[in-house]
Amino acid sequence: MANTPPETDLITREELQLAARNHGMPLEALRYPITPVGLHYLLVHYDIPAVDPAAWRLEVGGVVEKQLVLSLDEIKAMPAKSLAVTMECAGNGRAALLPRPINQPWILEAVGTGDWRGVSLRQVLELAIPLDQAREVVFTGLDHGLEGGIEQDYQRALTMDEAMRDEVMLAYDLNGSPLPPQHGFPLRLVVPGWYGMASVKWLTRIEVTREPFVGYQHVRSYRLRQHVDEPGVPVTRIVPRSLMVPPGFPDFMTRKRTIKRLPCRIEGRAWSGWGAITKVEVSADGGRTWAAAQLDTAAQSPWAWRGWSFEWSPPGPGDYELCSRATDETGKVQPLDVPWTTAGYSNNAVQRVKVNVLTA
Ligand SMILES: Nc1nc2c(c(=O)[nH]1)N[C@H]1C(S)=C(S)[C@@H](COP(=O)(O)O)O[C@H]1N2
Ligand SMILES: [Mo]
Repeated sequence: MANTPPETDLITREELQLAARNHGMPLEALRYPITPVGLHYLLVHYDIPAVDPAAWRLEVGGVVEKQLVLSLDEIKAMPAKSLAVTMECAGNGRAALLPRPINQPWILEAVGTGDWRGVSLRQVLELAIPLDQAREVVFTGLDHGLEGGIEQDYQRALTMDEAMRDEVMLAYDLNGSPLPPQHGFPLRLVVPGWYGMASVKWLTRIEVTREPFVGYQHVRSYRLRQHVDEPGVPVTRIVPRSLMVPPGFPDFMTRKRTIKRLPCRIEGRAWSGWGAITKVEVSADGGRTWAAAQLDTAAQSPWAWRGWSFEWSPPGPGDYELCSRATDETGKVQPLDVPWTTAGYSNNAVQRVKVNVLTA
């Protein structure tokens, strides 16, 4: 971001404006395998566009044999599939960085799991028949704004190989109902395993191209950089993370937790866009020592978070710092700390929850 990082903890008015529009998932909603729609996190770069579903069309063009113009009814008449997908904003955890990058100030709540229904993207691309030179697929949303001084439609691209993966879908339903306006009505892309920015909402055009996409959301934004002048590394898949259902009860202002009854069952969910979760560990001493949690038998889909639980018997009353960390099948483990980056993407440092245990 162009803004200078703040030297203090104080949230700026601009961050507050963003935080009031783009809400997180209250972490107690980690209880539900599928996040109720109103509790799913929300991230809208510009404004939610107004869409008349009768007039709306999806255009498919570029280096294809057949240009397509599809109505919502035509898309809904195609063979459909449903898939539970955990989506997380790449900026989740950003507010923990110091200095804090000025952007949507997520703490840890920018996550949710939707039961998405729609058609496979591959099926639509195969109708259009991409030509041999086809290299990437660019997705354009109906929303429009200024970002980094550049006026733009929200756009992201996928390589042809990523776009043709089985699980990538064009979704029109969320949890059994049409997409609500804020989640991309009438049609959005869902790219399982990738951070949320790839899943373009309010889809209006799909363009098959022969050149790599160099739009703002690829080249300026969504890159890991230590310095603003570096080209940086593109942000792609979700690195592993585990979060706890907040144990005990909170203090209204500080959110500090109190636990009155023992033993205490700590539970949560873990996910990774790189592969299945194979291990979750819990620490009650701020990450010095770890013990294995019990993993639930199965996730709802290979692309959805996996539940876990841990029976905790603290040695006595007092203050503790609970942590959990996830490992996936590729061996990626959550770190205690991540290197600072200019925009604070993919900060998957372990969660720390301070609790006061009252019972002896
Ligand atoms: N058209 C469009 N698509 C978009 C966005 C947007 O602002 N405009 N935000 C992206 C980002 S950054 C995220 S994290 C996800 C959030 O999806 P959700 O609001 O349905 O949770 O949508 C992505 N798709
Ligand atoms: Mo995001």
